[in-house]
Amino acid sequence: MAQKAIISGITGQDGSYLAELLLSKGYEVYGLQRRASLPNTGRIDHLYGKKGFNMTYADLSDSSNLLRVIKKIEPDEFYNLGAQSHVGVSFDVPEFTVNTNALGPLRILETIRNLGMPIKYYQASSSEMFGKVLEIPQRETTPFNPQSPYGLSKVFAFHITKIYRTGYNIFASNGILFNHESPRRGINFVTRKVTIGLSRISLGLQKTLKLGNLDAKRDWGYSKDYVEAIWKILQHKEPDDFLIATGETHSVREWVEEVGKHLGMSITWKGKGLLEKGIDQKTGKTIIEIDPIHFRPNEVEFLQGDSSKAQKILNWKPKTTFSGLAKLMTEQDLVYVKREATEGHPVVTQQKFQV
Ligand code: NAP
Ligand code: F7E
Repeated sequence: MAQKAIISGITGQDGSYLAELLLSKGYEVYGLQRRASLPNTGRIDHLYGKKGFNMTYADLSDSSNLLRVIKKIEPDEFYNLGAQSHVGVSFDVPEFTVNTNALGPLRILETIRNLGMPIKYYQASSSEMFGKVLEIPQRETTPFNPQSPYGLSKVFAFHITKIYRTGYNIFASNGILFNHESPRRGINFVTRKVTIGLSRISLGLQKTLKLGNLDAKRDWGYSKDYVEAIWKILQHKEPDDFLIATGETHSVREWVEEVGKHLGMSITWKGKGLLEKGIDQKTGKTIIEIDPIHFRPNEVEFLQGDSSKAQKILNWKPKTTFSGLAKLMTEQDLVYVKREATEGHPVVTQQKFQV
């Protein structure tokens, strides 16, 4: 009989790639979709009608519906990827963030406990838990020091997952994933904002791109590589916690320069602080400016992960380089933006994500 998996957050970046991966392995996939006033299924529209693909309405803030759905589907695996996942926005909507990201996992785990079903549970934990880092590089053993409501909500979820594992013998595992991106990344995360913005600038559709902290450093990987790790974490013989990262760190400034290179630009920097500007040497035009609206009340300045445990135990390793990631995201956004130029209206926000 086919394995059954529930995916919360299936309409998001990782959920859509994980759904494709599980379907390719012969799983029956049950996606949880929350109600939205406009369609939120652009990343998975191409999966409707595929063998084994099912969708149902559910929300991580609603325990009674989680109980009903889990009881009815009786899944073998539950991948909890649903979250308010934007760190900056978590300062604006802290209570919603904690309700979804911290109490959501508790509601699922409590349902699994009460039903007594042998369901394997995956928790989407995050490098944001390390916050202002206490060790370089960060490992599974590095203490957490979160700097945002988002980071703190994920620390709660991490620990409650461990508590239900040790206390109730539930197969519950954490994947501590560092930043991972793709052409399906939300458009208000910095990597995607830059690939879209610079693509538009290269075609003359936009003059400048306004960014926040250019000095923040991140360990950026590719979402498609990382969902392989997510699946492997639940296939391991026992529940455990694994850190997933590339081991390389780069600044936002370096990301801008790299994306620029793939668009034939040569970006150099002039000025300091709020007056700093990025200039394309080929045209002499200012294309990057700083807008403090993108600064956060607290910033995570530096992240770099050591994924040697996952590499050794799960036989997982990242396949996509920093430059390869910038290339594949930029090439795809250039296709969308070229359509904007010919069709005369925004395409990026209405795209159907199949890549
Ligand atoms: P994403 O694109 O923002 O997707 C988040 C998903 O959660 C969306 O499907 C969203 O639905 C859903 N969601 C939000 N609130 C919900 C609620 N109350 N009930 C049910 N579903 C809800 O995030 P992602 O990048 O794929 O990340 C997946 C998970 O990994 C998240 O938990 C994130 O916090 C975590 N994570 C991400 C990264 C990263 O770099 N991408 C790194 C570490 C951990 P809508 O489509 O309707 O908005
Ligand atoms: O910011 C800086 C910003 O929003 C990266 C989520 O998936 O990864 C993600 O969180 C850095 C930060 O991602 C802009 O201040 C500069 O230092 O792309 P981001 P994030 O905050 O690292 C973790 C692992 C998760 O778990 C989260 O769910 O870039 N930055 N200028 C900017 N950031 C944004 N968004 N926009 C700017 O204009």
